Amino acid sequence: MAITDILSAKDIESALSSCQADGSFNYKSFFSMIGLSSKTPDQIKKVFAILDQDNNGFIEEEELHMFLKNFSSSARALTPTEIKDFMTAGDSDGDGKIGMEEFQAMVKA
Ligand SMILES: [Ca+2]
Ligand SMILES: [Ca+2]
Repeated sequence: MAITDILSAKDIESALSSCQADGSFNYKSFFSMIGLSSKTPDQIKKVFAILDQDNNGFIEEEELHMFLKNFSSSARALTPTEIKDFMTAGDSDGDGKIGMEEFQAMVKA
């Protein structure tokens, strides 16, 4: 499954170009720009599965570090601050990782 089976390549391109500078990543505007917020729970689940690279059911800090690379291999890595903000926003039960339900809630927020 490629991410472009679910999301439009054009939307991904504009979302990536909006956060090229270190520190400019904002998960809310990114999810909105790639059109994820308007997808069905099942489609969001498929995107989650791509982001969860080791398939353990959670998105961890290392996976957030490489988050943008799931959308384009030439995209930059997220900075430690961006990772921390992303994790804090998504990890509502405080276990240090983002589960499927937390991700769904984040996307729909
Ligand atoms: Ca994982
Ligand atoms: Ca969590």
